[in-house]
Amino acid sequence: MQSPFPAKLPHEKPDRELSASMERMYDIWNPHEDRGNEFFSNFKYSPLEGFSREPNVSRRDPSKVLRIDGTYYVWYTCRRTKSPPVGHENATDHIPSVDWDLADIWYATSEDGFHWEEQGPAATRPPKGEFGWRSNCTPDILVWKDKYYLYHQAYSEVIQGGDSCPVTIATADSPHGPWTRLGRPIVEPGGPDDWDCNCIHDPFPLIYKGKIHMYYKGSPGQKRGGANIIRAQGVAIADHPEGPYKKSPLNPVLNSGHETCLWPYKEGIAAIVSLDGPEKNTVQYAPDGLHFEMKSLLQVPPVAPGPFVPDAFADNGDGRGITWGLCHINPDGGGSMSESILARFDCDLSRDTDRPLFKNNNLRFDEPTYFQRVLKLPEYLQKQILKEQNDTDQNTIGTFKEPS
Ligand code: AAL
Repeated sequence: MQSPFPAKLPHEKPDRELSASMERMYDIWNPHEDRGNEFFSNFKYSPLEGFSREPNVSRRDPSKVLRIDGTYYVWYTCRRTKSPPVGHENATDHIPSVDWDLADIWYATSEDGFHWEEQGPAATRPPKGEFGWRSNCTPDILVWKDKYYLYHQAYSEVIQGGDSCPVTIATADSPHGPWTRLGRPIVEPGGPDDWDCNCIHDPFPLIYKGKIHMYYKGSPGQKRGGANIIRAQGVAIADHPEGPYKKSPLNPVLNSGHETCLWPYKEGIAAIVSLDGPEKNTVQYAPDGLHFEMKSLLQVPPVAPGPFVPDAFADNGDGRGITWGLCHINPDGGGSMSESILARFDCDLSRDTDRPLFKNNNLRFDEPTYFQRVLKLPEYLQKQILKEQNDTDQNTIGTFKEPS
């Protein structure tokens, strides 16, 4: 009979019979748990100064943050309409269908990442009828050979349920623009039966192994549900920002995740995978940028994170990690019709910081959080549950005398 498992966790896998769970402690996780896991962090959020709160002005899906000559820059979807989203059946050329419809890409600067100055439009839409006239949104930024490339989703029709769109770029010699639209897609949805046949969302360009690696979210859109994948992430690789881009034959390289958030880490690429899919709320790592493994489980990761990634374009095989970035929050709890605001997140997923606060877990929430819209059991469902449990709940076996 082996002795009880020791209180002081052996650093190496002990030579004893282990449960499946303790096998995983050594094979997947690590004996220092989250405290010693370089890929674990919790997240703390801060409101931002400098973005006015006005009706029907929505800001969301921030890009990576750049720091140029001591100033931070961020680009984001900005919708400024006279009315809120109404769904695609009632949308017009001036009334949006969803929160990111009839949007342009704006940008802002900051000296500290908390106080921002909105600079105005960056890449704006072309006249009606041209490629991308309906909406430009969900930007990300690449600096390549001293030029700036603003990747973004481009819609040429009212945004409908499938949210179908390609990705394009605009180019500038300065982060302040002026931006020149390419005027055509650089990465398009796949063939009719491909996993990314409906959309190419959330472009996220990094420079890795001498090439542009544009990670993105794809989905089969209307084919959702049933046996179809819902959303997943792939990578398209090119030698030049204008393409041609070659989608990896291994795509999807991440089986989950609603938006893309990746950074160079050591010789590979790390990712925050949030919101959707069986591997939601994880940090994952691929030593080759393609074969991702789960490295930690997260609580409340940022939505649509745009991390500050100082070495996003360094391609030096020594990625250092991230400590903060911007994300978006829906004040009313979320949905495609909800307005969005930008916020800051801080974390410790860096090889160069040691902030124990971010390695704590066991996060608990206050009463209003449990009973706010998204988490509270809706009345209609409570009624249904009360009816069902009367029909289905049995007495606990053994608590009463069997009828003779
Ligand atoms: C975001 C992103 C893409 C989608 C929509 C706007 O979270 O995934 O940009 O198209 O939602």
